[in-house]
Amino acid sequence: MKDIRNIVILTGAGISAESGVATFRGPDGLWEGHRVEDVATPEAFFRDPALVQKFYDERRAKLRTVHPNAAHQALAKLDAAWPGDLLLVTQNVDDLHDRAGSKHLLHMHGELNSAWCLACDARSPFDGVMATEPPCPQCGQPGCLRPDIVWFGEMPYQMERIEQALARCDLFVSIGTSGAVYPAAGFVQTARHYGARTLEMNLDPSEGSFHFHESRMGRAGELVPDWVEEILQNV
Ligand code: BV8
Repeated sequence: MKDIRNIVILTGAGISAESGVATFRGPDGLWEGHRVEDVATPEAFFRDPALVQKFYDERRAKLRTVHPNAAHQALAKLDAAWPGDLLLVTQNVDDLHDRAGSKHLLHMHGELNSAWCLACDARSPFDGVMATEPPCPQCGQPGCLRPDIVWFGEMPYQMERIEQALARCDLFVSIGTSGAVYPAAGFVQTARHYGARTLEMNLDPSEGSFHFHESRMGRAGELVPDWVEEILQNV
């Protein structure tokens, strides 16, 4: 394998599954009979804010009961040990990569533990309940907070930074994602276009499996620690 210096890793709900966090498209993919696509939209929020706030309040509360698994921990070890550039782009809105210790990390679809104030536009750390219309931590206005989550039809965060990293990377690794949602599902094609090697690790083949040079099928909790050991051997 040509020498690898710069790595971009994309993770999805599958990396958090073994921590007990529900995935979107698995058997537990529905929430109270709602398809996520129907709840994770600005239209749903403005049509029925109480329903959407409940959806996110419940998922935010659940974070306190789950912990990073071996895959999160292995990626944090790689983050600390890798001599070249490493960027972990997660589609997940949970805080498990953060709690495992990954530093070169960005949440392209936002975070459960962040609140976005529609009055002052500030984002603030938030781990409480939004349905009770608490005041904004910055401007103090009550009833103006929305989840700081990128919904369908909204622009993911830090796309410039992601595209620059994809253009420069020698290796693109996709872990635990179905490849169903864009622009994240297109990152593998961008990376290949710029000459990167591409590796997928997933329980089942994703919708974009054919784009990857290599696919390893299995649980992230087993595959990711093995891969991190393998890649650190060549350092
Ligand atoms: C945008 C936050 C434009 C919410 C999320 C038609 C064609 C192409 C695109 C579109 C289209 N129509 C509309 C679009 C655009 C749309 C889209 O892609 N729709 C899809 C449904 C077709 N995309 C958007 O709207 C995006 N924005 O395009 O903006 C724009 C341009 C200019 C200006 C303004 C706007 C925004 C999308 C972001 C939506 N928010 N999340 C929340 O969390 O509540 S998406 C959500 O689903 C996730 O964040 C993730 O991104 C996505 C997919 O989920 P996965 O993480 O992959 O999870 P999933 O359950 O699907 O799969 C889990 C995988 O893990 C499985 O493969 C399974 O096998 C595996 N697995 C399970 N267990 C394990 C495992 N693997 C390993 N180990 C295990 N143990």
